[in-house]
Amino acid sequence: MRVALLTTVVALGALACGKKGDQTQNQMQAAPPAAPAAASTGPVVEVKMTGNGSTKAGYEPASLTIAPGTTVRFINVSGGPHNITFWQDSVPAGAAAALNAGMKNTVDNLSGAFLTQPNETYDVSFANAPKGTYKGYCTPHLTLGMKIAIKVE
Ligand SMILES: [Cu+2]
Repeated sequence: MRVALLTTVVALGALACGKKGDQTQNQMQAAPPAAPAAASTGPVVEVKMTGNGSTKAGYEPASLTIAPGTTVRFINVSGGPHNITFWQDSVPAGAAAALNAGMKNTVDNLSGAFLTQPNETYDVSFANAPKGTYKGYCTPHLTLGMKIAIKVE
């Protein structure tokens, strides 16, 4: 009777270990896909930055509506250098922190890096950015009227 009991305990122990091992393996398999998902920035919308280098410069499109969590990818097509700077008083209340977090290599508050190379891109992630209208401009070409309005809704 004692032997039978021991056998049962050992068998249960082996079963338990097997289960635990499976769970660990499942967690390890699930971990890699979870990491990119957390870093995901949602849909990507492209905006071209164009110009003739002297008298004309603009964003195409100059106004757009995006879903929350969208990344806006600015592309230096012609007439650079270009960048994207948001007017701090134009963004919705509480949006500046989220927007700054979504802009890499800024040169100033809410002011993105300058693009000098052909087809160079700059991403602005609107992850966690509240709904509303964000107005921005290109620092080198503000006098040429290079402005953009991005509506999150
Ligand atoms: Cu520009």
